[in-house]
This record gives sequence, C-alpha cells and structure tokens, in this order.
Amino acid sequence: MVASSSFLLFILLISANPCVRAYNQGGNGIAEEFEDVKRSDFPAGFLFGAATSSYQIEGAILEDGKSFSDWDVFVRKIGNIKNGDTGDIATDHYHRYMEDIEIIHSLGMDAYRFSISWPRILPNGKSGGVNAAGIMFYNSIIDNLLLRGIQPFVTIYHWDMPQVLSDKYGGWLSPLIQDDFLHFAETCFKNFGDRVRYWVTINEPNTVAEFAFERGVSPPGHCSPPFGNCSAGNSDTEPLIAVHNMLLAHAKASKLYREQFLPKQGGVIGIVLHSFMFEPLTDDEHNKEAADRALAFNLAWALDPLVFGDYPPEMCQYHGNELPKFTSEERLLIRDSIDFVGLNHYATLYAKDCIHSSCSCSGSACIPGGDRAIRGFVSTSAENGGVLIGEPAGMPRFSVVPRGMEEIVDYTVNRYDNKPIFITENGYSSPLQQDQLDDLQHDVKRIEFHQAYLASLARAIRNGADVRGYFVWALMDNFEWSLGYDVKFGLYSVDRATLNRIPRSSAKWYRNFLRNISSNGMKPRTAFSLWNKVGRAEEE
Ligand code: GBH
Repeated sequence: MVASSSFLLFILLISANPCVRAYNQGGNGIAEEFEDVKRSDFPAGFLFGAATSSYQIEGAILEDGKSFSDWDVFVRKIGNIKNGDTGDIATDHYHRYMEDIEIIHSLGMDAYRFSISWPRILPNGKSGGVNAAGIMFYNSIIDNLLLRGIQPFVTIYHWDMPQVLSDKYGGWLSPLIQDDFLHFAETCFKNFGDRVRYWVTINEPNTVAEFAFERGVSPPGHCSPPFGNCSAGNSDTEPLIAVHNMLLAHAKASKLYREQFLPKQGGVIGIVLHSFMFEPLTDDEHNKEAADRALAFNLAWALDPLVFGDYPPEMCQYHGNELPKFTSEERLLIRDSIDFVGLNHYATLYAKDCIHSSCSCSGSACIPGGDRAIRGFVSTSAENGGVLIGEPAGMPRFSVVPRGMEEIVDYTVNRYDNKPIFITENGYSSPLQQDQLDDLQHDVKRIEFHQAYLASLARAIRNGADVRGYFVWALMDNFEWSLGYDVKFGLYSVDRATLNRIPRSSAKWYRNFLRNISSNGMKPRTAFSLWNKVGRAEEE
C-alpha cells in the first residue's frame, strides 16, 4: 500500500502534465505486462539489431566535401531546437564509427539500421558530382559490418537533404524532388548495393509531413493556424503534397532497383512508417470509428498507395480536392512497390471523434487541429480524464502500452494480407526528470519496456504475423530533433563532454537476450544485480 502510493506520487512528480495524476493500471503498466521473452520465441533468421540515422549521430557537419543539409540550416535558427542544440558534432559517429561497429558486434546483433546523409554523398543533388569521400565513409561502415557478420539495413533518406534542394524548389513540395531522390537512390544502389540486402527508401513520410509541413518543427518549418504560427506554409494542404511526392519518389526508386539492380544484387526494398496504435477514448461508436480513421490517416496514408495503388478510402471520403490524385500510370507505378513494411512503433494514444462532437483544444498536452481533415477529424490524447493510457516516457505523449505492438502488427497484417514486416524502431526514452546518472545508466524501465514490447510482438508472430526483424531505437543517445539531446533513447549513453559511449543496463540485457539467456521472470532489479556480479559490459 505504502509502496503503491509512493509510486503514484512518483508518477505525479514525473508527469509532464501537472493535471495528470496517474496512469491506467488495468494491465497497462510496463511491469503488469512483464512476461518472459526469449530470443527463441522468434523465428529462425529473424534479425535483431539497433537503429540510428545520419543527422542524429554523424556530426562532421562540413567535413570531406559534405554540404549543408536542411537540418544544418534549421538548427541554427534560435528557438527551433531545445537548448539551442545542433547536430554539428552529434555523437561524432563520423570519426568514431569503428568503435560503434565494435559495440554493435559486442552486443551480438544480426543487423544494424543506419541512414545515408544525402548532402554527404551528393552535396549538390543530382546536378553535381558524387562526393567520393562520402561514398568511402559508407563503404567502410558496410564492409566493417559485414566483416563481423552484421547485415547493413540501409535507410536511404532519414530526413536530411541538401539545403540546395530546399532552396531551389522547396524540397518535398515540388515534383522535381522525385528525380533528385531517384538519383540519390541510384547512387546508393550503384555504390553499396553489391553488399546491401535490405533497403528502406524513406523514413516515415507521415512524420516528415507532420513535422515539416503541418507543425513546422522540422525544416523547412512550414505551418499555418491552428497548428502553429510559421512564416510560410499551409498545414491543411502541404502535408498531402509532400507525402504525394515522397510516395512517387519511393516508387520510382523501387522500380529502378527491381529492374536494374535486383537481378544482380538480390535484395529487398521497403519503406518505413511511424504509427501510434489508437484506442477509442470511450466505447462510443464514433470514437471507435475515430480510432480506425486515425490508423488510416497515419499508416494507410502511405501504405494503401504502395500496396493497392491509391489513397485509403477513408482519406478519399473526408478530403476534398486538396488530396492529390494519381494518374493511372502513377497508380501502376506505386502499386505493389514495397517488399516489406517497416514499422516504427513506440506508443498508443486515445482517439476521440471530432465529426459528431466538438474538439476544442486546451492545455499543453493537447495537439491542435483534431477538427481538421488533415488529422482525419480525430483528436488524440495520451490521457482520459486525468488518467494516462500507460506509463509516461521522456517523449511527450509516448505512453508505454505494450499490447499496442501486437495490435499495430495485427492491423498491418490484416490490411495488407500479411506482407512481411520489420519493426524498424521501438524504444524507450527516459523521462527527463530521471536525471540522476544512476537512473539513466541503470535503466530498468527501458529493459522492462523492451521485454514487454517484445513479448507482445512474439504474440503477434505466434498468431501468424510475418515479422522478420526488430531494431531497438537507438543504439546510443543522439540528437533527438527539436528536443535536442535532452531526450535519451540509447542502449548506450553518450557523455556530452567526452562523447564516450557508456553501456546502460539495457545494453547488457540486450546482449544477454541475444545470447538466448532467458530472463526467466526475474524481477528487473534482480536481473540487474546479477549483471553486476558478472561485471559491466566492456567499457569501450
Ligand atoms: C522516429 O520518429 C524517428 O525515425 C527517429 O529519428 C526518432 O529519433 C525516433 O522516432 C524517436 O523520436 O502527436 O505530438 O505526439 C518518431 C517521430 C515523434 C512521430 C512524435 C510522431 C508524435 C507527435 N514521432 N510524433 S504528437
């Protein structure tokens, strides 16, 4: 009793929203869903790994011929990034990649997901030459991974594009970007495709749309009210245009790969989407429909076109002429243009209908615009009547709801006829308030998070889902976009002063998990003290 009330107090203290008193404990707590999960619960050949992205880790902003990315420019405007942080140095991966590959190897991972910095290999886009130093850098990463038996899982575009393309024609807002992206992808296939078996064209088109063109928190920082006050943009239409261009860019790259590279190189090509799982705020039919709509307006927005050839019926129903149209030729091009779906899944939100009832928005936890078509007339929230849907994490609204993993996979399986799935990101951000080094390093919550989400994923697989791999976000703490370095997702922490990588308890847990040592229902504290007996993982 004493323990549980002090726990409530703890939640009260760490909660981002002062009004939120507790989180729903009806089976939603991380510990409640604690379940033994072993590597052997996953199919043979299943790839376990960790993920990063170029801008978030590389640094070396203008080294060896790299040009400015749009992020390099965006972070320099005061107020865009928390604490004025930048990726100028990031984790200095550009100079420390060998050490990072050793870390990946020491944990026993099968694969490593990373992305290619567009301005590092094509500083001027398609109208300029290929930067040999950039190619050498990624060649060395790929070769050194393979030497250690680690599969490179390569994202071509993870949000950093040459600033010149943004200046020239507005980046994703112009159809001209499609051929620039195609050239970028071709450069990657040509230079790396002899050794890369897994390609992702674009990381989270839906998030790019939301961040860059709806809320204005990513470059080029476009938005309009009620979503925000930016100097340019239209939050109701630009996200649709940007995604349209991303889908066509993807499809052109995928066609080129399949026609010209696949026969020799024999890899697979897919795309990555971010999706929350959504649960109806109440049992009301309208809220149930809202939860379905939210999935359609987030996930199916890109996946329906790439699998079936057109936007989801739900979007066609609620959008007017602002929803771009595919020509019949384009429909043929985009249809069936992915071999797998990459899902980045972290959290579950409540969905509330905004068609039949009003969605006035107040309070810091509220995201404006639920009453707009671009959001599917759905207002989403991590709480209901002051009770959080799951335990809070460091990212705002990233409530921990392990069952959401099984649910989002089931949704994808059902809607897309069991297309192969990779969980390309899943991870836990320590709440900012857990700022004592001790809590951050002995990250029991992160271990519980991965165990619970993996157990949930294993249930989906047992029920027939064709899931092929799982990547922890992230290998190490990194530049968390507009939140800077305050939000930490890493299995390894990175000391901001020395840039030393230090294994967290979760890194050691992952290593043991990958060696198929069962966690055997041990309480995490016990698991942790056992680790101490064995000793820390190699201190780099
Ligand atoms: C991934 O994006 C990225 O691929 C990766 O680079 C990033 O570091 C990682 O996740 C962790 O953030 O409706 O206000 O709740 C996830 C991006 C951020 C998209 C939160 C949805 C929800 C905003 N997600 N966002 S809100």
